[in-house]
Amino acid sequence: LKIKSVEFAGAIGQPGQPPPESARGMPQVAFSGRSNVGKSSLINRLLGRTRTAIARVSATPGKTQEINFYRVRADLGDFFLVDLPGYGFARAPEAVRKKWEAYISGYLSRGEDLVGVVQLIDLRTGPTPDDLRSVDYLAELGIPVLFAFTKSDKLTATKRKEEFAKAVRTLEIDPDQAIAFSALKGDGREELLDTLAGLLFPAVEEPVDGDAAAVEDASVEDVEEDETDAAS
Ligand SMILES: Nc1nc2c(ncn2[C@@H]2O[C@H](COP(=O)(O)OP(=O)(O)OP(=O)(O)O)[C@@H](O)[C@H]2O)c(=O)[nH]1
Ligand SMILES: [Mg+2]
Repeated sequence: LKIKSVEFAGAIGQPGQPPPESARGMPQVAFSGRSNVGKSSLINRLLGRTRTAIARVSATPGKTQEINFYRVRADLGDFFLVDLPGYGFARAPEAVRKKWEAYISGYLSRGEDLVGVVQLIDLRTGPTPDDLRSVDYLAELGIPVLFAFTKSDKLTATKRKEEFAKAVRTLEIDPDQAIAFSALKGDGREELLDTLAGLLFPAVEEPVDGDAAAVEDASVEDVEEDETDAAS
């Protein structure tokens, strides 16, 4: 999957508000996870926007308070990435939390054009009770779910493997459904892009042999850079 360009397409800021007009009838993938787990960072990395972030990132939990839609133009077609506000933000007042839940579930349950959800889980902690609730909810809705275990760079290689296996067991999922991801280093980016491409464009055949290398090269694009955590 080769990304050509990305643009902010609009947001849902109130329960019941519809997705932006431009997203209607277009395949969408949403990113779910607790506040601060790294949703916006993962989206930036996935889109090769680590130097000039498109999704706002913050060390303060609760940064993303709206459902943000990003239009992506790629070689296989156009699609939308949907950055959901994080749940489990302990310091948010109850009323605010209820409001968030109402419009996150409002969007997910309508989900007309939603082809899948990437559920983010912090690899260091594994799934929290809130994460498990989210996973159950997505299963209830029958939405295909993929798991990204975030901040993998914060663990040693050994710890990474251990925690990966543990999280897979707790979630009772197939290891193929999960990808360890580092927004900082870029680990997991290619794998996640490929898996998403399969979800977004199921009719498109996998390239064979020689072609595969070419596609892989092309999708690396301009993300080769050393960097620190993206600034807000
Ligand atoms: N080391 C490291 N830090 C990360 C990674 N991903 C995110 N972070 C940091 O974690 C913090 C939260 O990241 P965000 O991407 O804003 O998290 P979010 O899930 O979008 O948070 P909300 O918008 O509050 O729901 C920031 O300080 C990021 O720089 C990662 O893969 N590695
Ligand atoms: Mg965010």
